[in-house]
Amino acid sequence: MIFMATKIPKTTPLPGRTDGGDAVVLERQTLRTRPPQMHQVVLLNDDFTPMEFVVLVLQEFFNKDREAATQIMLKIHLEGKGVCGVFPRDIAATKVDQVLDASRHAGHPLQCIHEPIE
Ligand code: TYC
Repeated sequence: MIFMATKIPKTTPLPGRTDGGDAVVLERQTLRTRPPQMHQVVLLNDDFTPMEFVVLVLQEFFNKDREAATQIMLKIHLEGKGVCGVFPRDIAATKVDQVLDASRHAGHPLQCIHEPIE
């Protein structure tokens, strides 16, 4: 007599619903990813940094043309601060570092920060 040594393997139940048989229906999960928190980079006014240097910073690090850079610089000069651009947090932090490095190398006290927006 020949015996079949083959056993039907037991399936470990997976989390989810079974349909009564062996099939397992996993519940569909909608993955909700939030868009990255954005940060604005802000330049602060001071009494010492030359206007021309601020215009160059805005052109070099924030890709502003000369006209836009001049407008932003004047706004900062008159109102105390102004937004240079909006970026994901790590890019904003890099921009701040670049501005502060360039300013310190040139011997200017220009201040630059980044802050989350809504
Ligand atoms: N207030 C500066 C001046 O009169 C110019 C200036 C503008 C400085 C913007 C900083 O973020 C700044 N020379």
